[in-house]
Amino acid sequence: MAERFDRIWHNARLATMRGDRADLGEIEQGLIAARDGRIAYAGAQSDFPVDADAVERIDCAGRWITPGLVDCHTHLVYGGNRAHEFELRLQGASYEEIARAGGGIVSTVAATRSATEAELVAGALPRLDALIGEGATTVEIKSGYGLNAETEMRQLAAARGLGRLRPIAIRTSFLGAHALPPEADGDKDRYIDLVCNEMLPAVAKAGLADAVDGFMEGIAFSGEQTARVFAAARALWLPVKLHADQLSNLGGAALAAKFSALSADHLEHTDEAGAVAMAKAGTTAVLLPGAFYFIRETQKPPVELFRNHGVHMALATDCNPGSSPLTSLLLAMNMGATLFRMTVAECLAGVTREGARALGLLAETGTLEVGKRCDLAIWDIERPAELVYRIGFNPLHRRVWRGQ
Ligand code: DI6
Ligand code: FE
Repeated sequence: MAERFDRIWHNARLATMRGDRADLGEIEQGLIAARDGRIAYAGAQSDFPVDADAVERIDCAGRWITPGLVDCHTHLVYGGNRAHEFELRLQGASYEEIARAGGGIVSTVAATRSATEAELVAGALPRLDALIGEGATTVEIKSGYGLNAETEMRQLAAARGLGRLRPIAIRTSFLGAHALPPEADGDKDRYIDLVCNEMLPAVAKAGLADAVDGFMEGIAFSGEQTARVFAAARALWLPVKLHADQLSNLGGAALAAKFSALSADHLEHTDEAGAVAMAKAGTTAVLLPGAFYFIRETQKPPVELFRNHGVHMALATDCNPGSSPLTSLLLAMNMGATLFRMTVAECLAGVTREGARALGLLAETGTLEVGKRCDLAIWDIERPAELVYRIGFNPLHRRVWRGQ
């Protein structure tokens, strides 16, 4: 009897993203078949059984299919915006100066605390839709603008809620250790106690977080404080990740590796010891060129070191109101290439396979392989490099999430 499928996309060119970083795993005359929301076939059309049965057949007319895109680092849910600070920065103030003067993250905290869950969802939805409009099928969203249990949980609940309003997979990260709230009176250690002993257990008990993140930096938390958060996360069986070495080298990459973090993110100031530690631990480097560009950082992440030591590199938007108001993975890829000198294959892998790896979801999505979720992006392009090369142009033809 002929094999049955729900849907077949034929006459397509595939960038399967299987294999290593130098290779898109291209298939010129390709076909994808889905069953029950998963990829049941992804390969050469000529090897596909001619008598296969399908409820629907879609002729892709030679278009390219990539895995659905993965944005593995966003702060998509927040109140207000920071356009005014942007104007101050245009007049000469630096990102760090504004943060130290009580603006920055803390001003978004005030706006987030005064927003209801419905307002947070309504504010985030257009940003999420912008990502979806470019083929995103998986998006990570962090808390970190509440800085008290109630608001952090509201932010995470809003993030989970977005996943019920749109056909997309949402992964949440608890980022209580993002900044010091004003009521902490400068006492970082006492605030970290609160994060570890009250906020994190409450978030975990409510099932609101898939991972725990931190911000290790002079303007945020020390290595010792970060390690305490990570130990508390581990005790609750939650994986960790870290904003590391963004503005200075405090050894964040190495600390993340020591805790077998899923990812260490930013990494502009990471040194070779950090890269080696990440390679050994299998910690993915998440590069965020939007933040690099927007705060006019000049120190680039050590892409060459990551390459040489075999550290996997993901790319993400870091969508947030202060340092990266970016809602485009296509632009993030262009910046990864133009600013960080990543190759086309590295950029595409960064927003697919490596983004999935950074979220611990590589078994589920990120490549076109049998058994994974049928998450696809179908593009009106002649060659994959166009996805990286163009600026501000969206050639998405269709997005497929779980076979639909
Ligand atoms: N690093 C960043 O780039 C963002 N958070 C972080 O830890 C900035 C967040 C903000 O400025 O609102
Ligand atoms: Fe971030």
